[in-house]
Amino acid sequence: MYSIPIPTPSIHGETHNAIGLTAAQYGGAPSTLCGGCGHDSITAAIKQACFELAIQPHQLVKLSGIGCSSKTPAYFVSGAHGFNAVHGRMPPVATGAYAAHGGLIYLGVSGDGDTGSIGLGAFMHAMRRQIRMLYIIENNGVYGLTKGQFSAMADRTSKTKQGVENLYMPMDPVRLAIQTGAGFVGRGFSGDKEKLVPLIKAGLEYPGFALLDVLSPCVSFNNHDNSTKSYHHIRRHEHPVSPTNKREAMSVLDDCEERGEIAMGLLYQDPLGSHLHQREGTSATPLRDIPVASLRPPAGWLSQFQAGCR
Ligand SMILES: Cc1ncc(C[n+]2csc(CCOP(=O)(O)OP(=O)(O)O)c2C)c(N)n1
Ligand code: SF4
Ligand SMILES: [Mg+2]
Repeated sequence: MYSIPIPTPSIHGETHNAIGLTAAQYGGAPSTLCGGCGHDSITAAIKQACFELAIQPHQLVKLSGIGCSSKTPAYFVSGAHGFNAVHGRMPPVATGAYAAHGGLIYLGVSGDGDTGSIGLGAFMHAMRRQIRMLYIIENNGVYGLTKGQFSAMADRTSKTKQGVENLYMPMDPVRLAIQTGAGFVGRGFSGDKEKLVPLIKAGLEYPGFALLDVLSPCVSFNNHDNSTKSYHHIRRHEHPVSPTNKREAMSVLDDCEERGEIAMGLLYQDPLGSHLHQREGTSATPLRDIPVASLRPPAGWLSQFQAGCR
């Protein structure tokens, strides 16, 4: 059961959105993350985006896996539907929910570990199948929740606080997304809310799979001088881009990488977009509203079908 928030009259002069809700009505439980964690800034940006888009809380479905990042859906839009899946398995849960009800707004929040390690296969298939959702990776380069081990998205030259270098090539989620079929691909920074809110709003409205890789420093384990995912490093190396097509997006990513810069902004957008329900031509009626009688074949159908197979 969800509760439909009742628009409250303005008593302190707060701003109301198009459906009469205040920004506070897009809030959630108090955060339990470390003070200064980038993930909390992304939560603030999500709240603002949902408020500005005047999303009915009961139209939103929040999904996540395991990690500090995956805890964050508890901190915004408490009137939304929510599912906190096991580690790396948010995409299949999103796929199932979306298959059953294509008319809701799906927002997945995951981490670089949850997505790039245990959940990589599931992530790739959600993009390939064009689930209509906004998938946000809160990317800090480490497993924050388990105390800062490098994730598969940690940069090759990045070092731990103790000076140990990452030996492995990074997996770049925006490249994977562009190659695998995501129609909307962008990169943002938790420290730049002004640019992040419009990206989140566009991703929530996109009629297909939208991926946002949001760099989000872990202040406890990966915000030191030798980290490439620190506030300092990101601020000094971000490079705003706006490529026009897939080929250009990939070449812009290559150029930035060669110069040690981080391509930031909307990296690729298929203007039309497409999603699973469109491709499969499925019913616009959510599964729960289709009468059982119309789902069940009439009596005798099975024997007729079997006879036709002999
Ligand atoms: C099956 C399973 N394996 C391992 C873990 C341990 N574990 C918890 S969170 C996590 C990684 C989280 O990293 P990330 O997704 O980047 O989230 P962050 O905490 O950095 O936001 C791991 C390995 C687990 N909970 N379940
Ligand atoms: S450990 Fe890192 S990612 Fe987790 S809450 Fe603290 S700062 Fe954020
Ligand atoms: Mg992480």
